[in-house]
Amino acid sequence: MVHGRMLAVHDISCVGRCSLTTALPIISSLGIECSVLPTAVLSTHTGGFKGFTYRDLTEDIVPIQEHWKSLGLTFDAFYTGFLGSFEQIDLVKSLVDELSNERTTVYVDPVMGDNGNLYTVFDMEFPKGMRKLCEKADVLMPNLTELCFMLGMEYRPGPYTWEYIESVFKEAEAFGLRKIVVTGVSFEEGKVGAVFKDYETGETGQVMRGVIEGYYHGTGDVFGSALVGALESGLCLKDSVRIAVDFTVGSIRRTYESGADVRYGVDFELGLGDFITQVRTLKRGISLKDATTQMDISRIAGLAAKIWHEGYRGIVPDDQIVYMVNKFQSSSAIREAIDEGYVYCTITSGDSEIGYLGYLMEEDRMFLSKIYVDRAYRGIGVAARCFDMLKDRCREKGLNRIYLTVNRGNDRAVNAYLASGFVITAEIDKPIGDGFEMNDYIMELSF
Ligand code: PXL
Repeated sequence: MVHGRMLAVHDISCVGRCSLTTALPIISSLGIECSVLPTAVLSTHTGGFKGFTYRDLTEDIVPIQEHWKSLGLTFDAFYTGFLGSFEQIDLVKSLVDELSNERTTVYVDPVMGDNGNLYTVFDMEFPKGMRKLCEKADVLMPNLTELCFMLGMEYRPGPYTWEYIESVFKEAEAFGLRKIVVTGVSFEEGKVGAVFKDYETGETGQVMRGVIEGYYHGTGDVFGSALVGALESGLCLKDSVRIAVDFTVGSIRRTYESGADVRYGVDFELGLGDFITQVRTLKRGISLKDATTQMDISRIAGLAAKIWHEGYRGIVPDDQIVYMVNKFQSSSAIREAIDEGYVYCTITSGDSEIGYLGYLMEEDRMFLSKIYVDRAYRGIGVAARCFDMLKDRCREKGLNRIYLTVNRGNDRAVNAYLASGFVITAEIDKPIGDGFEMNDYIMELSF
Protein backbone atom coordinates (compact mmCIF):
# COMPACT_ATOMS: atom_id res chain seq x y z
CA MET A 1 0.00 0.00 0.00
CA VAL A 2 1.47 3.34 -1.01
CA HIS A 3 0.36 6.01 1.40
CA GLY A 4 -0.44 9.67 1.06
CA ARG A 5 0.45 11.80 4.05
CA MET A 6 2.88 10.84 6.78
CA LEU A 7 3.44 12.52 10.15
CA ALA A 8 6.96 12.39 11.58
CA VAL A 9 6.97 12.88 15.36
CA HIS A 10 10.55 13.58 16.52
CA ASP A 11 12.57 16.37 18.08
CA ILE A 12 14.37 19.02 16.08
CA SER A 13 18.04 18.96 16.99
CA CYS A 14 19.03 22.09 15.12
CA VAL A 15 22.62 20.97 14.60
CA GLY A 16 23.96 17.41 14.33
CA ARG A 17 21.95 15.45 11.74
CA CYS A 18 19.37 13.29 13.53
CA SER A 19 15.61 13.02 14.13
CA LEU A 20 13.62 15.51 11.98
CA THR A 21 16.63 16.85 10.10
CA THR A 22 17.16 13.34 8.73
CA ALA A 23 13.56 12.09 8.56
CA LEU A 24 12.27 14.96 6.43
CA PRO A 25 14.84 14.93 3.63
CA ILE A 26 15.08 11.14 3.43
CA ILE A 27 11.34 10.50 3.36
CA SER A 28 10.60 13.47 1.08
CA SER A 29 13.27 12.29 -1.36
CA LEU A 30 11.03 9.33 -2.18
CA GLY A 31 8.13 11.57 -3.08
CA ILE A 32 6.26 11.00 0.17
CA GLU A 33 4.56 13.99 1.76
CA CYS A 34 5.94 14.30 5.27
CA SER A 35 4.34 16.57 7.88
CA VAL A 36 6.04 17.12 11.22
CA LEU A 37 5.21 17.33 14.89
CA PRO A 38 8.34 18.53 16.71
CA THR A 39 8.50 17.12 20.23
CA ALA A 40 11.31 19.38 21.45
CA VAL A 41 13.75 21.90 20.03
CA LEU A 42 17.40 21.46 20.98
CA SER A 43 20.36 23.53 19.84
CA THR A 44 22.15 20.22 19.18
CA HIS A 45 21.40 16.58 19.94
CA THR A 46 22.37 15.33 23.36
CA GLY A 47 25.15 13.01 22.31
CA GLY A 48 28.43 14.85 22.42
CA PHE A 49 27.93 18.62 22.43
CA LYS A 50 28.13 20.30 25.84
CA GLY A 51 25.59 22.91 27.00
CA PHE A 52 22.80 22.20 24.51
CA THR A 53 19.50 24.07 24.93
CA TYR A 54 16.29 22.06 25.34
CA ARG A 55 12.79 23.39 24.80
CA ASP A 56 10.17 20.80 25.60
CA LEU A 57 7.12 21.18 23.34
CA THR A 58 4.79 18.91 25.32
CA GLU A 59 2.30 21.76 25.86
CA ASP A 60 1.93 22.34 22.14
CA ILE A 61 0.87 18.82 21.24
CA VAL A 62 -2.80 18.99 22.30
CA PRO A 63 -3.52 22.38 20.65
CA ILE A 64 -1.82 21.23 17.45
CA GLN A 65 -3.83 18.02 17.50
CA GLU A 66 -7.08 19.96 18.10
CA HIS A 67 -6.35 22.23 15.17
CA TRP A 68 -5.67 19.28 12.86
CA LYS A 69 -8.85 17.62 14.04
CA SER A 70 -10.84 20.74 13.25
CA LEU A 71 -9.44 20.55 9.71
CA GLY A 72 -10.60 16.95 9.38
CA LEU A 73 -6.99 15.80 8.88
CA THR A 74 -5.91 12.21 9.21
CA PHE A 75 -2.50 10.66 8.52
CA ASP A 76 -1.83 7.56 6.48
CA ALA A 77 1.34 6.85 8.39
CA PHE A 78 2.95 7.92 11.65
CA TYR A 79 6.68 7.69 12.24
CA THR A 80 7.53 8.42 15.85
CA GLY A 81 11.02 8.77 17.29
CA PHE A 82 12.61 10.83 20.06
CA LEU A 83 9.94 12.11 22.46
CA GLY A 84 10.62 15.19 24.55
CA SER A 85 9.11 14.12 27.88
CA PHE A 86 7.49 11.20 29.67
CA GLU A 87 4.04 12.82 29.34
CA GLN A 88 4.42 12.90 25.57
CA ILE A 89 4.13 9.13 25.39
CA ASP A 90 0.42 9.24 26.31
CA LEU A 91 -0.15 12.33 24.21
CA VAL A 92 1.35 10.74 21.12
CA LYS A 93 -0.66 7.59 21.75
CA SER A 94 -3.90 9.52 21.75
CA LEU A 95 -2.76 11.61 18.77
CA VAL A 96 -2.29 8.39 16.82
CA ASP A 97 -5.76 7.20 17.88
CA GLU A 98 -7.43 10.48 16.98
CA LEU A 99 -5.75 11.16 13.66
CA SER A 100 -5.59 7.70 12.10
CA ASN A 101 -7.77 6.41 9.29
CA GLU A 102 -8.52 2.85 8.26
CA ARG A 103 -5.32 2.62 6.14
CA THR A 104 -2.90 4.08 8.68
CA THR A 105 0.40 2.36 9.42
CA VAL A 106 2.20 3.22 12.65
CA TYR A 107 6.00 3.05 12.69
CA VAL A 108 7.64 3.43 16.10
CA ASP A 109 11.32 3.91 16.72
CA PRO A 110 11.45 3.89 20.54
CA VAL A 111 14.48 6.20 20.70
CA MET A 112 15.87 5.93 24.23
CA GLY A 113 19.41 4.69 24.22
CA ASP A 114 22.21 2.67 22.70
CA ASN A 115 25.04 0.32 23.63
CA GLY A 116 23.35 -0.82 26.81
CA ASN A 117 22.64 2.70 28.15
CA LEU A 118 19.68 5.08 28.12
CA TYR A 119 20.37 8.57 26.73
CA THR A 120 21.12 10.96 29.59
CA VAL A 121 17.78 12.78 29.30
CA PHE A 122 15.74 9.64 30.12
CA ASP A 123 15.20 7.85 33.42
CA MET A 124 14.34 4.21 34.09
CA GLU A 125 10.57 4.89 33.99
CA PHE A 126 10.76 5.95 30.36
CA PRO A 127 11.07 2.45 28.82
CA LYS A 128 7.94 1.33 30.69
CA GLY A 129 5.95 4.18 29.16
CA MET A 130 7.48 3.69 25.73
CA ARG A 131 6.38 0.08 25.81
CA LYS A 132 2.78 1.31 25.78
CA LEU A 133 3.40 3.34 22.62
CA CYS A 134 5.04 0.31 21.02
CA GLU A 135 1.80 -1.58 21.55
CA LYS A 136 0.26 0.84 19.02
CA ALA A 137 2.94 0.10 16.43
CA ASP A 138 2.49 -1.89 13.25
CA VAL A 139 6.22 -1.76 12.62
CA LEU A 140 8.72 -1.44 15.47
CA MET A 141 12.33 -0.39 14.84
CA PRO A 142 14.27 -0.55 18.10
CA ASN A 143 17.94 -1.23 18.65
CA LEU A 144 18.73 -4.11 20.98
CA THR A 145 19.37 -1.77 23.93
CA GLU A 146 15.91 -0.24 23.65
CA LEU A 147 14.25 -3.59 23.20
CA CYS A 148 15.99 -5.05 26.26
CA PHE A 149 14.97 -2.05 28.40
CA MET A 150 11.34 -2.37 27.33
CA LEU A 151 11.18 -6.13 27.72
CA GLY A 152 13.00 -6.08 31.05
CA MET A 153 15.78 -8.24 29.59
CA GLU A 154 19.40 -7.84 30.53
CA TYR A 155 21.38 -6.16 27.74
CA ARG A 156 24.57 -7.89 26.78
CA PRO A 157 26.91 -6.92 23.98
CA GLY A 158 27.18 -9.23 20.95
CA PRO A 159 28.01 -11.37 19.16
CA TYR A 160 24.64 -13.08 19.49
CA THR A 161 23.30 -16.37 18.23
CA TRP A 162 20.31 -16.64 15.92
CA GLU A 163 18.53 -18.61 18.69
CA TYR A 164 18.93 -15.59 21.00
CA ILE A 165 17.48 -13.27 18.34
CA GLU A 166 14.58 -15.69 17.80
CA SER A 167 13.90 -15.56 21.54
CA VAL A 168 13.89 -11.75 21.41
CA PHE A 169 11.42 -11.84 18.48
CA LYS A 170 9.25 -14.15 20.56
CA GLU A 171 9.31 -11.81 23.59
CA ALA A 172 8.47 -8.87 21.32
CA GLU A 173 5.31 -10.66 20.15
CA ALA A 174 3.76 -9.17 23.29
CA PHE A 175 3.66 -5.80 21.50
CA GLY A 176 1.16 -7.16 18.93
CA LEU A 177 3.26 -6.00 15.97
CA ARG A 178 3.04 -6.78 12.27
CA LYS A 179 6.76 -6.36 11.72
CA ILE A 180 9.92 -5.77 13.74
CA VAL A 181 13.38 -4.67 12.62
CA VAL A 182 16.12 -4.68 15.25
CA THR A 183 19.31 -2.74 14.56
CA GLY A 184 22.80 -3.00 16.06
CA VAL A 185 22.87 -6.80 15.94
CA SER A 186 26.08 -8.75 15.44
CA PHE A 187 26.55 -12.50 14.97
CA GLU A 188 30.30 -12.39 14.48
CA GLU A 189 33.20 -10.07 15.31
CA GLY A 190 33.57 -7.38 12.64
CA LYS A 191 30.05 -7.61 11.25
CA VAL A 192 26.93 -5.72 12.31
CA GLY A 193 23.51 -5.07 10.85
CA ALA A 194 19.78 -5.54 11.25
CA VAL A 195 17.52 -8.53 11.80
CA PHE A 196 13.84 -8.61 10.97
CA LYS A 197 10.68 -10.61 11.40
CA ASP A 198 7.33 -10.30 9.70
CA TYR A 199 4.87 -11.67 12.25
CA GLU A 200 2.14 -12.01 9.61
CA THR A 201 4.11 -14.20 7.20
CA GLY A 202 6.65 -15.64 9.65
CA GLU A 203 9.51 -14.47 7.38
CA THR A 204 12.74 -13.66 9.20
CA GLY A 205 16.11 -12.49 7.94
CA GLN A 206 19.27 -10.53 8.53
CA VAL A 207 21.39 -8.00 6.65
CA MET A 208 24.97 -7.84 7.93
CA ARG A 209 27.80 -5.60 6.76
CA GLY A 210 31.41 -4.97 7.83
CA VAL A 211 31.86 -2.80 10.91
CA ILE A 212 33.33 0.66 10.33
CA GLU A 213 35.25 1.72 13.40
CA GLY A 214 33.88 4.56 15.54
CA TYR A 215 30.54 5.67 16.96
CA TYR A 216 28.32 7.62 14.60
CA HIS A 217 25.46 9.84 15.71
CA GLY A 218 22.00 9.74 14.21
CA THR A 219 22.52 6.48 12.33
CA GLY A 220 19.41 4.99 13.95
CA ASP A 221 17.40 7.88 12.51
CA VAL A 222 19.00 7.62 9.08
CA PHE A 223 18.23 3.89 9.06
CA GLY A 224 14.69 4.32 10.42
CA SER A 225 13.82 7.07 7.93
CA ALA A 226 15.15 5.04 5.00
CA LEU A 227 13.27 1.96 6.19
CA VAL A 228 9.98 3.80 6.67
CA GLY A 229 10.39 5.50 3.28
CA ALA A 230 11.09 2.21 1.50
CA LEU A 231 8.20 0.38 3.19
CA GLU A 232 5.83 3.25 2.48
CA SER A 233 6.95 3.13 -1.15
CA GLY A 234 5.50 -0.36 -1.24
CA LEU A 235 8.69 -2.45 -1.04
CA CYS A 236 8.70 -5.71 0.91
CA LEU A 237 10.34 -5.91 4.32
CA LYS A 238 13.45 -7.75 3.15
CA ASP A 239 14.21 -5.29 0.33
CA SER A 240 13.45 -2.33 2.58
CA VAL A 241 15.82 -3.52 5.31
CA ARG A 242 18.59 -4.21 2.82
CA ILE A 243 18.25 -0.80 1.16
CA ALA A 244 18.09 0.97 4.55
CA VAL A 245 21.17 -0.87 5.86
CA ASP A 246 23.19 -0.07 2.73
CA PHE A 247 22.10 3.56 2.74
CA THR A 248 23.19 3.85 6.40
CA VAL A 249 26.48 2.03 5.88
CA GLY A 250 27.26 4.18 2.83
CA SER A 251 26.58 7.31 4.91
CA ILE A 252 28.87 6.07 7.66
CA ARG A 253 31.60 5.15 5.18
CA ARG A 254 31.60 8.60 3.56
CA THR A 255 31.78 10.20 7.00
CA TYR A 256 34.63 7.93 8.08
CA GLU A 257 36.57 8.52 4.89
CA SER A 258 36.14 12.30 5.03
CA GLY A 259 37.38 12.38 8.63
CA ALA A 260 34.45 14.66 9.57
CA ASP A 261 33.56 15.40 13.20
CA VAL A 262 31.12 12.56 13.93
CA ARG A 263 29.04 14.67 16.30
CA TYR A 264 27.54 16.38 13.23
CA GLY A 265 25.98 13.10 12.13
CA VAL A 266 26.62 11.05 9.04
CA ASP A 267 26.86 12.19 5.44
CA PHE A 268 23.63 10.73 4.09
CA GLU A 269 23.01 13.52 1.59
CA LEU A 270 25.38 12.20 -1.06
CA GLY A 271 23.74 8.77 -0.87
CA LEU A 272 20.24 10.04 -1.61
CA GLY A 273 20.62 9.72 -5.38
CA ASP A 274 21.40 5.99 -5.27
CA PHE A 275 18.81 5.45 -2.54
CA ILE A 276 16.06 6.98 -4.67
CA THR A 277 17.19 4.96 -7.69
CA GLN A 278 17.17 1.71 -5.73
CA VAL A 279 13.72 2.23 -4.24
CA ARG A 280 12.31 3.34 -7.59
CA THR A 281 13.84 0.34 -9.38
CA LEU A 282 12.30 -2.20 -7.03
CA LYS A 283 9.01 -0.33 -6.96
CA ARG A 284 8.74 -0.45 -10.75
CA GLY A 285 9.81 -4.08 -10.86
CA ILE A 286 12.35 -5.74 -13.10
CA SER A 287 11.75 -7.43 -16.41
CA LEU A 288 13.71 -9.00 -19.26
CA LYS A 289 13.28 -7.78 -22.84
CA ASP A 290 14.68 -9.99 -25.58
CA ALA A 291 16.96 -8.19 -28.01
CA THR A 292 15.60 -8.67 -31.49
CA THR A 293 16.50 -5.60 -33.56
CA GLN A 294 19.93 -4.22 -34.47
CA MET A 295 19.00 -1.22 -32.32
CA ASP A 296 18.50 -3.48 -29.26
CA ILE A 297 21.90 -5.08 -29.90
CA SER A 298 23.67 -1.71 -30.23
CA ARG A 299 22.19 -0.57 -26.96
CA ILE A 300 23.41 -3.75 -25.24
CA ALA A 301 26.90 -3.18 -26.69
CA GLY A 302 26.78 0.35 -25.24
CA LEU A 303 25.72 -0.97 -21.83
CA ALA A 304 28.47 -3.61 -22.01
CA ALA A 305 31.23 -1.11 -22.67
CA LYS A 306 30.10 1.04 -19.73
CA ILE A 307 29.57 -1.80 -17.28
CA TRP A 308 32.68 -3.81 -18.20
CA HIS A 309 35.10 -0.90 -17.95
CA GLU A 310 33.75 0.06 -14.59
CA GLY A 311 33.21 -3.49 -13.31
CA TYR A 312 36.51 -5.11 -14.25
CA ARG A 313 38.84 -2.22 -13.42
CA GLY A 314 41.39 -3.57 -10.96
CA ILE A 315 40.33 -7.17 -11.54
CA VAL A 316 41.85 -7.66 -15.01
CA PRO A 317 44.36 -5.37 -16.79
CA ASP A 318 42.88 -2.35 -18.65
CA ASP A 319 44.08 -3.54 -22.08
CA GLN A 320 42.43 -6.92 -21.43
CA ILE A 321 39.13 -5.15 -20.68
CA VAL A 322 39.31 -3.35 -24.03
CA TYR A 323 40.17 -6.61 -25.78
CA MET A 324 37.34 -8.51 -24.04
CA VAL A 325 34.69 -5.86 -24.73
CA ASN A 326 35.61 -5.79 -28.42
CA LYS A 327 35.88 -9.56 -28.75
CA PHE A 328 32.81 -10.60 -26.77
CA GLN A 329 30.47 -7.65 -26.46
CA SER A 330 30.66 -5.55 -29.60
CA SER A 331 27.47 -5.32 -31.68
CA SER A 332 28.89 -7.79 -34.20
CA ALA A 333 29.93 -10.29 -31.47
CA ILE A 334 26.44 -10.17 -29.96
CA ARG A 335 24.84 -10.52 -33.41
CA GLU A 336 26.98 -13.60 -34.10
CA ALA A 337 26.07 -15.12 -30.74
CA ILE A 338 22.37 -14.57 -31.41
CA ASP A 339 22.77 -16.23 -34.82
CA GLU A 340 24.32 -19.22 -33.02
CA GLY A 341 21.25 -19.56 -30.78
CA TYR A 342 22.08 -17.30 -27.81
CA VAL A 343 19.33 -15.13 -26.39
CA TYR A 344 20.31 -11.62 -25.25
CA CYS A 345 18.01 -9.56 -23.07
CA THR A 346 18.13 -6.11 -21.55
CA ILE A 347 17.26 -6.00 -17.86
CA THR A 348 14.79 -3.15 -17.50
CA SER A 349 13.03 -1.29 -14.74
CA GLY A 350 10.38 1.11 -15.98
CA ASP A 351 12.01 2.97 -18.87
CA SER A 352 15.54 2.37 -17.63
CA GLU A 353 17.85 -0.27 -19.07
CA ILE A 354 19.85 -1.27 -16.02
CA GLY A 355 21.82 -4.25 -17.31
CA TYR A 356 21.77 -7.13 -19.72
CA LEU A 357 22.19 -10.87 -19.90
CA GLY A 358 22.81 -13.52 -22.53
CA TYR A 359 22.19 -17.25 -22.38
CA LEU A 360 22.13 -20.42 -24.43
CA MET A 361 19.63 -23.20 -23.87
CA GLU A 362 21.71 -26.35 -24.05
CA GLU A 363 20.34 -29.87 -24.17
CA ASP A 364 20.26 -30.47 -20.44
CA ARG A 365 20.84 -27.05 -18.82
CA MET A 366 21.01 -23.31 -19.46
CA PHE A 367 24.41 -21.69 -19.98
CA LEU A 368 24.20 -18.16 -18.63
CA SER A 369 26.92 -16.54 -20.66
CA LYS A 370 26.55 -12.97 -19.38
CA ILE A 371 24.71 -11.12 -16.66
CA TYR A 372 25.73 -7.58 -15.88
CA VAL A 373 24.01 -4.91 -13.81
CA ASP A 374 24.91 -1.22 -13.88
CA ARG A 375 26.65 0.00 -10.71
CA ALA A 376 23.82 2.21 -9.42
CA TYR A 377 21.46 -0.78 -9.40
CA ARG A 378 23.67 -3.28 -7.62
CA GLY A 379 23.07 -4.73 -4.19
CA ILE A 380 19.27 -4.66 -4.42
CA GLY A 381 18.66 -8.16 -5.69
CA VAL A 382 18.39 -7.46 -9.43
CA ALA A 383 20.37 -10.60 -10.32
CA ALA A 384 18.27 -12.73 -7.95
CA ARG A 385 15.10 -11.53 -9.70
CA CYS A 386 16.67 -12.30 -13.08
CA PHE A 387 17.50 -15.83 -11.90
CA ASP A 388 13.85 -16.33 -11.01
CA MET A 389 12.80 -15.28 -14.50
CA LEU A 390 15.51 -17.47 -16.08
CA LYS A 391 14.37 -20.43 -13.97
CA ASP A 392 10.89 -19.96 -15.45
CA ARG A 393 12.38 -19.93 -18.96
CA CYS A 394 14.25 -23.17 -18.12
CA ARG A 395 11.15 -24.83 -16.70
CA GLU A 396 9.26 -24.05 -19.92
CA LYS A 397 11.88 -26.19 -21.68
CA GLY A 398 11.85 -28.87 -18.98
CA LEU A 399 15.30 -27.91 -17.62
CA ASN A 400 16.26 -27.43 -13.98
CA ARG A 401 19.90 -26.24 -14.02
CA ILE A 402 21.68 -22.99 -14.88
CA TYR A 403 25.48 -22.73 -15.05
CA LEU A 404 27.87 -19.87 -15.65
CA THR A 405 31.54 -18.95 -15.54
CA VAL A 406 32.87 -16.13 -13.36
CA ASN A 407 36.32 -14.60 -12.89
CA ARG A 408 37.85 -16.03 -9.70
CA GLY A 409 38.97 -12.54 -8.64
CA ASN A 410 35.46 -11.11 -8.88
CA ASP A 411 34.52 -11.66 -5.22
CA ARG A 412 31.41 -9.51 -5.39
CA ALA A 413 29.94 -11.55 -8.23
CA VAL A 414 31.04 -14.93 -6.79
CA ASN A 415 29.41 -14.06 -3.46
CA ALA A 416 26.23 -12.89 -5.16
CA TYR A 417 25.98 -16.18 -7.07
CA LEU A 418 26.64 -18.17 -3.88
CA ALA A 419 23.90 -16.19 -2.13
CA SER A 420 21.51 -17.07 -4.95
CA GLY A 421 22.19 -20.78 -4.47
CA PHE A 422 24.91 -21.40 -7.09
CA VAL A 423 27.74 -23.73 -6.10
CA ILE A 424 31.27 -23.85 -7.49
CA THR A 425 31.67 -27.00 -9.56
CA ALA A 426 35.07 -26.44 -11.25
CA GLU A 427 37.93 -24.03 -12.01
CA ILE A 428 39.05 -23.28 -15.54
CA ASP A 429 42.01 -21.38 -16.97
CA LYS A 430 41.45 -20.66 -20.63
CA PRO A 431 43.55 -18.67 -23.11
CA ILE A 432 41.33 -16.18 -24.96
CA GLY A 433 43.89 -14.96 -27.51
CA ASP A 434 46.40 -12.09 -27.63
CA GLY A 435 48.23 -13.62 -24.65
CA PHE A 436 45.29 -13.09 -22.26
CA GLU A 437 43.84 -15.81 -20.06
CA MET A 438 40.50 -16.19 -18.30
CA ASN A 439 40.73 -17.61 -14.80
CA ASP A 440 37.23 -18.63 -13.94
CA TYR A 441 35.04 -20.73 -11.70
CA ILE A 442 32.18 -22.73 -13.16
CA MET A 443 29.15 -22.30 -10.92
CA GLU A 444 25.85 -24.11 -11.16
CA LEU A 445 22.35 -23.60 -9.77
CA SER A 446 19.94 -26.54 -9.51
CA PHE A 447 16.25 -26.04 -8.82
O1 PXL B 1 19.26 9.98 17.09
C1 PXL B 1 18.67 9.86 18.31
C2 PXL B 1 18.48 11.19 19.00
C3 PXL B 1 17.41 11.99 18.67
N1 PXL B 1 17.20 13.16 19.25
C4 PXL B 1 18.04 13.63 20.21
C5 PXL B 1 19.15 12.89 20.58
C6 PXL B 1 19.38 11.62 19.98
C7 PXL B 1 20.55 10.83 20.36
O2 PXL B 1 21.39 11.18 21.08
O3 PXL B 1 19.98 13.36 21.51
C8 PXL B 1 17.78 14.95 20.84
